[in-house]
Amino acid sequence: MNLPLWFDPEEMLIGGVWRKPDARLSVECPSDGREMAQIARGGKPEIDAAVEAAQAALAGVWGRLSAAERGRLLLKMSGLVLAHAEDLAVIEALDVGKPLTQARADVTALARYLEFYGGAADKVMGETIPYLNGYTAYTLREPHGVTAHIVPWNYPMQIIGRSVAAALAMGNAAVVKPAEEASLTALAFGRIAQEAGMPAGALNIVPGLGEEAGAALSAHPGIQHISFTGSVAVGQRIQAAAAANAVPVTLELGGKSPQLVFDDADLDRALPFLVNAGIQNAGQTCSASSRILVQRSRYVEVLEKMAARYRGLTAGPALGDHDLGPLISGRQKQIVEGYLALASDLTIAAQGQIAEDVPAGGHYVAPTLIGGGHGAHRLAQEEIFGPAQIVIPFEDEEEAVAIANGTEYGLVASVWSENGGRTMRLARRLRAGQVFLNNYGAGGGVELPFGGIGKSGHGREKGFEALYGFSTLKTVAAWHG
Ligand code: TXE
Repeated sequence: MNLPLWFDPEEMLIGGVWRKPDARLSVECPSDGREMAQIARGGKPEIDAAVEAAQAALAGVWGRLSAAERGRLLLKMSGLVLAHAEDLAVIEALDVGKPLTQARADVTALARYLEFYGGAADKVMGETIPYLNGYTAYTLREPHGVTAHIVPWNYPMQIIGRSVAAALAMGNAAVVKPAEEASLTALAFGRIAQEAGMPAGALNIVPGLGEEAGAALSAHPGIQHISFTGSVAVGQRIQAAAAANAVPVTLELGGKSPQLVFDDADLDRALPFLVNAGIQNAGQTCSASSRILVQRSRYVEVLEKMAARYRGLTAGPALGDHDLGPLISGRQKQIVEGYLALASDLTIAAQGQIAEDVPAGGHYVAPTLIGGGHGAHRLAQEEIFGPAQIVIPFEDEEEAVAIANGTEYGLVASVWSENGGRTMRLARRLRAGQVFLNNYGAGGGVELPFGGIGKSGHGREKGFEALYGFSTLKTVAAWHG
């Protein structure tokens, strides 16, 4: 396999300098199980150095740039991402195990995040406040300072793009800890930032293990904000670490997102969304739709039509022409297979194929559609994070809402119905950070604020909301008589 790397993957970016590590981690290619690269195993000393470098950047060149200058740097990065587009897509596809077409879409999204926040950097404003006579009062939006970004392996480019671009646009200095399973495009992002002329220390990238580099970063007293995307269990530890330093935290922790299909739904339009939202990135998506709730009168029809699509799906190596790739690791495959074993009291409505010639060491799971489900089943309650969806019948709006809202999560939901009043009503009643009506945006574009409630986390990424999250509000009241 030829990784189109134009940089040394073993190095870490600290204070504008690419440093060789003392220890290394092996990176496995999920498509064939072979080692595809080695990356740095950063730890506390490297995290300490990165936080110091970020502090120095804030006190130096980076801290003195105007908002427009920061924006221009991000716009330049956006152009460079597009200039490196195919290499980035191939690296991401191989590292994560996702089909090249999906990795290309991730590159486009990364460029767009940089474009959006580059353009927004100098458009974040405070307000003037009518106050006592003889006073002028106003607010200023200022950066937190050093922001920590702990990133998972499922969408490295997209997640780094959306959180780091917003943080830098606001004038923070960032320290990124990518996931040990997939760090390569994070390192490419660092190279692109340097190519664009990013001042030293404004962006630092330290790969390493969660319990080493990740824990050191989240507990560091020198950071002023943590942005984390990953599992609920680690998110809770991050929040506890943030509490110890009393710093704000944004948590994006996955979900059990439902799509509600009513008897008057336009099924031709809905079907591709229903299925794609479950199998995109082999289901390893925080906003995957793993529950399909269908009004009983059309339950059999929807199940059969989804099953027909499932039978045509194939999982295979990332660079092959397949609908989905392997899972990220043997561990993730084990978790997903454990969940699929729970379907023994339900019906496997259909399964896709695993391509015939897949390498033995790859972590492939056939996409699986499960019918006969009910809202309380573990498969309808817990995040599977694999290519599997459960279809659940409901009688009426009341029951649909009860099932949809009946998990600990609340990230995304969608409603399929031609009844406008019903869709608007349900948009209000569904417990989710994002609701899509007659579409499923799976996180949506950069313009749409994204994040969860309940165990899906808190805080919002994307849109202007992210800029507010990456800034602190200062109130100034001046007496002038
Ligand atoms: O996530 P972790 P894992 C869910 C999904 C999946 C499960 C486990 O259900 O099956 O989580 O995946 C860093 N202090 N999601 O184990 O461990 C780690 O190095 C600080 C949902 O891969 O949460 C990585 O950079 N950091 C999800 C990041 O946390 C720590 C995406 C995420 O890894 C740490 C991924 C620690 N103690 C998994 N331990 C989504 N919301 O999209 C680990 N990390």
